[in-house]
Amino acid sequence: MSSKHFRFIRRAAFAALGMWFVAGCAGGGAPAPVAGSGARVENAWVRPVEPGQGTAAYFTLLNDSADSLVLVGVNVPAAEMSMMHETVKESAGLMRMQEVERFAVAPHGTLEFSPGGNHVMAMQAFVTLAEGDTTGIELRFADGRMLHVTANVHP
Ligand SMILES: [Cu+2]
Repeated sequence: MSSKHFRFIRRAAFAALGMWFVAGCAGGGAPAPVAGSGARVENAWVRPVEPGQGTAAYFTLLNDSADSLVLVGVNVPAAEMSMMHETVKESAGLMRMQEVERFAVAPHGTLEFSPGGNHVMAMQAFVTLAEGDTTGIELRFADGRMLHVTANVHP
């Protein structure tokens, strides 16, 4: 699914969920579980950013269930567009990043988004995110479930 499509869904979700979304993302860093999903996020953080600039988001996704979990999108609502990237090493030894449509997390497995590896690129921030702030991150799974978490802003 394209990022544009995802943005459309995001806006529709905002309209439908309204205050629920605001409440769900106001947890101050506490994980926000999805009912019955077994999906959990720890250590979500976003690099500081100024309006119009790009930033990156990182987290650890844990699959506490006996089923595999397929992550198909991550959105940072404080920015215009987000995409999942992986970092790959080319034959010349250079590092390059490329977009990833989906990540599968094995039963009871873990998926890391961390500097130098998988990351979420968030382009064109709408607001300033300064160290000490928090901001929301939305994870979307192949079965349509969403997980809303709160990320801390720090360098
Ligand atoms: Cu990237």
